[in-house]
Amino acid sequence: MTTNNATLQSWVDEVARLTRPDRIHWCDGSAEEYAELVQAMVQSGELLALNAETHPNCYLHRSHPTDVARTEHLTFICTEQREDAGPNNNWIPPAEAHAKIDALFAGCMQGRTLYVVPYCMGPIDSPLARCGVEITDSAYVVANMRIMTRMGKAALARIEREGTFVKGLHSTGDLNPERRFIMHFPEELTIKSIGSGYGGNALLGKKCHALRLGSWQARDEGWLAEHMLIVGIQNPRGETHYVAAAFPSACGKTNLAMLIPPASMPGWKVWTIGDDIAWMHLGEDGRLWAINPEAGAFGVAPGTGPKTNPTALNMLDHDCIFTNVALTADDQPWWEGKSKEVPAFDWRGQPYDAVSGLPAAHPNSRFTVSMRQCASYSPRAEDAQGVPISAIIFGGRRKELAPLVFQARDWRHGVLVGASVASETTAAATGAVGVVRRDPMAMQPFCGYNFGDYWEHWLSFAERSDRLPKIFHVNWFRQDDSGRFLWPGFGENLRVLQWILERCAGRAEAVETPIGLLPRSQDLNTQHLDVDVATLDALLAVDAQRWNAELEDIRSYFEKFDERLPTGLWSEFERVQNALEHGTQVA
Ligand code: GTP
Ligand code: SPV
Ligand code: MN
Repeated sequence: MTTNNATLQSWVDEVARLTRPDRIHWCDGSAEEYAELVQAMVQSGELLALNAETHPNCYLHRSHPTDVARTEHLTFICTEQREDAGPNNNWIPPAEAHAKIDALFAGCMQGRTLYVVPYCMGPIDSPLARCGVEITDSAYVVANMRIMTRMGKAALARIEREGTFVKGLHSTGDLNPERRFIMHFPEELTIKSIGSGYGGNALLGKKCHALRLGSWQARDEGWLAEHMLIVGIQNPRGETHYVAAAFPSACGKTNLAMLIPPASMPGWKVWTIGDDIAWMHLGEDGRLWAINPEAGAFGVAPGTGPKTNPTALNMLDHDCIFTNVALTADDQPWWEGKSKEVPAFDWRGQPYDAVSGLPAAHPNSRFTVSMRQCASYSPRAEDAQGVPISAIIFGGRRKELAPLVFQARDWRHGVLVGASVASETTAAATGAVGVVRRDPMAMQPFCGYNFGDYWEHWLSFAERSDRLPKIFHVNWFRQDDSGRFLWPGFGENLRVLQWILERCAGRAEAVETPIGLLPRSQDLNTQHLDVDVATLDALLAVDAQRWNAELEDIRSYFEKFDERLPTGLWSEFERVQNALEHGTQVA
């Protein structure tokens, strides 16, 4: 298999001259090809076959111990003008970036196979989908890309028809973090990544293409590429409304996308469309329509258990790749929160020492699985036009301050709410965990251009439609002094979604506060909910003094964007600040 697309062919030739692979393999995406790749990786020890009885076609990959998460400090946006990348991104001029990274690519595939991986982000026949080609020397990356995207023949055919595609060059290099870079050239629709084989660093269709380059293209073309799950909520009357929610990495997107309604909410059903990324376009009807550009989930393993997320657990017992989980004595995958069992081996393959107090699975251990294995996967996930979005939800992991839920007054206020999101850092990226940092729209690691311009783009939708989704903010992660979660979360989050959708339908009550519209405890469905009134009141309280301090932090953060910060965002900010000062509502 090769191609009749001259641009693609000459790029592959050029990369081969630079990287000097022993072999070139054009991926067709077939089941046979996948089986052969997996077989070769089992032989080389890159994959470990798991218990074939309990987990047929499941494999464990142990990544290099210094390569277990995205590395944000090694991720760059390389635009001609530094201001276009903005203070939210690391930046090197494109010429310098190419020179630096090409020197590392020189000869790096000697003794290896160069795989050409054509892929499509989004349903293959969707006008909203976009194609790319990843060149990689990692069979593990190829196998993951086959699960995560529409990969192979059909994607190549579309590329040959359309002529355009994103170029992504990847090599695991020598895995030395000193020689690891993830570079984006949005003006050239090009990605170059070397030195990591992990997740978002290496599966270039995901964060690099669908978010960093995607957000750049979306701004140019008038749409939105967001770090959002998409879920359909069917109420007991049989009506389904779709919601998109942006939470930072490891803050609950996969779980909300696959939520199981609590027993006390009969008649409700949840339909999963996507668990990480949404591409949203204004439809002719003025509504915002969303597709999930991905075809699989690269989900956080720890915390996935029979009580928290049985839907996810049930899709993980066949045809799955696990990365950095622990192992039981009979070769089943294991992680904290899965069962009471004590595993035999930790994520590095060492005998597990339970008294060490260390987790057995890496906190950022993951599963890769096709969405088709998800019992709640919606047939509408394949719709070429996507699904209409009724509500957009922003959220973060905040043990203090942010209430369980509040609603923005209107779209512009909602953009401020999104731009003001802060969240405690997690194991999804290397670095300290549990530190509150600003993560606007959950896009801090993923926005491919200046946040000031990004917020301007968001605000511009207010002039383009009067049928935009309502905007909300949630926080499932409030804690008491002893570190216990105040809100049960998971399935019970549906109670909050119920209030949100009833607000959209004009049926639920709310009180106006300086930060937005909140339910009183009696406005939430608390039937059979195991949370006492005092806790609920704490979850729904707005502490004006603390919010004043938060606003000061937001102000100094916004000031970094200087004249690129839209005046429209400043005026929203001042409205909230005035309301807080005078103890009035935000309106
Ligand atoms: P990425 O794939 O990194 O983008 O993460 P994500 O946003 O999809 O997060 P995910 O749903 O995988 O959840 C991350 C962690 O948070 C897991 O350990 C979950 O068990 C936990 N979690 C998810 N939802 C809730 C919740 O409602 N309450 C609490 N306490 N924990 C939650
Ligand atoms: C995230 O970190 O937001 C992820 C995992 O979804 S990764 O693919 O590594 O980016
Ligand atoms: Mn994510």
